[in-house]
This record gives sequence, structure tokens and C-alpha cells, in this order.
Amino acid sequence: MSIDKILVLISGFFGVGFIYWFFLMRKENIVDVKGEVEITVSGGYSPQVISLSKGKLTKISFKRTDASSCLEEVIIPDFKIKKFLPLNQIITVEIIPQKTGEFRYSCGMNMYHGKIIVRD
Ligand SMILES: [Cu+2]
Repeated sequence: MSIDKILVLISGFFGVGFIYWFFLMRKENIVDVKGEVEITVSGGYSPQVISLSKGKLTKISFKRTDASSCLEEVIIPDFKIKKFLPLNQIITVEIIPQKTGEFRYSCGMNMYHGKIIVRD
């Protein structure tokens, strides 16, 4: 086997390793929410992953500081929430999660994503 073939093999191996790490092993930073949380909407959602307690009223405030129209709407399908987020204003939604699990939220075009984890 020639040296360039070996190099291609090695870089391919690392490439696969990187993709594996990126999609499967990258640790999510989960923010535990007690009662209320503010999510900054700018080039995505921060915090992106929040965890809530089942049956507890939680106020989620979205503050959009990103002028891009992509993020001007937030949708949480499982909670039937669809809100327009005016720039630099805080929009609060209240949810009382009734079942445990993982629920996704996203921008109106489904390009940016976040996750709500409901625990007992
Ligand atoms: Cu979008």
C-alpha cells in the first residue's frame, strides 16, 4: 500500500471518528429549570436544552436579540405553542408538562432547534 493511500485511510478514519463524536457523543449542556427560564435567541437558542419537572408550571421567556427573520418565530409543537418573537422583547410562554420525555422546539422554518426534557 502506498503512503498516500495510507494517509487517505487514516484521515478517513479520523473523519468518521469526528462525525461519530459530533453527533453522538457530544455532551449536551442541560440547564435545570425551576419555575422560570430565559432563553436568548441569537444564532440559535441559549440555553438550548432545558430540563423541567413534570406537572410544574414553568415560564419560558424568549428574548430575541438576533435581527435575522429566521428566528422570529418559535414553535413548540408538543405544547401547541407558536409565538412571534419581536426583536429585543421578552415573550413568555407558560407550560405545565403533563408527561415525561424529550420535546423539541424550533424556529418557524425548523432550522434552529432546542430541546425540553421533562423529568419526574
Ligand atoms: Cu428559521
